[in-house]
Amino acid sequence: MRHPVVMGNWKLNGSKEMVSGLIKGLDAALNGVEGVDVAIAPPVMYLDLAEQLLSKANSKIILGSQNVDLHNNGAFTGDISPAMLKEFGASHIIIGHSERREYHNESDEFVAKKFAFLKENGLTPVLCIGESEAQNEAGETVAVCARQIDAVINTQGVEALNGAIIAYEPIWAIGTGKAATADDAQRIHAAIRAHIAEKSEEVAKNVVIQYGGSVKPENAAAYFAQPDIDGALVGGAALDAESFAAIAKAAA
Ligand code: G2H
Repeated sequence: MRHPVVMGNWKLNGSKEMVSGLIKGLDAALNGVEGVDVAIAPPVMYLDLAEQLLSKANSKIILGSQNVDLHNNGAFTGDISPAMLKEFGASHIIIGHSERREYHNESDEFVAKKFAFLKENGLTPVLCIGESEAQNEAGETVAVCARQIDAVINTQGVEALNGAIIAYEPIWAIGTGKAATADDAQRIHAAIRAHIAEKSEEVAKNVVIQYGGSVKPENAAAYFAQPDIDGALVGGAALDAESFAAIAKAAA
């Protein structure tokens, strides 16, 4: 039985004051909410503060992060290792976000290596996939998503997806306010699951597939009512405690 996961991707936003206010507000707003795993991914700079606040509040909120390097130490200026993320309590790590694929030229193969390295280090990969507007218009959505997932399956086997999270984020819907309709998103999620099922029905049945791209309190419930949508990866609306808590509650 799949369990929905709602994760806040804070991207490059935050300050000590903001992190503190947002975590306290969120923890209070989520008090007593069951049936959904809620995670946040602040910028790494604030993981220490976030971990302290969450542990002081005895919070159930899961800590995550937005990226990882392919090494645990060494001469890799500016990078952050799985071991470091773990030391600060981060378990759910976003990889392959379209912003990293685009601004940092991360290829499917590179992202797949990060996936393997996270698993090797006992962390949960949140693998972002999704098509551009041009690919969408050319009818290539499912093929693009399949290719991005196959980079993992073909190198690590389909079982590597066990325990991992896939976030389907159509690039044209990210931060644009142009969210995919719940029906369209369901169609793609079902196709992604069917693609995985070609290799293993068991893995396909159990893997969590989140939707991401302009998810808001107003549209969240419609996504979560779909049989193949297991929560959301939320950007803009995750920066407001009330909005993010409302989205999480809609998935509960
Ligand atoms: C997609 C999403 C979070 P937003 O990037 O990963 O952001 O909800 O702002 O579209």
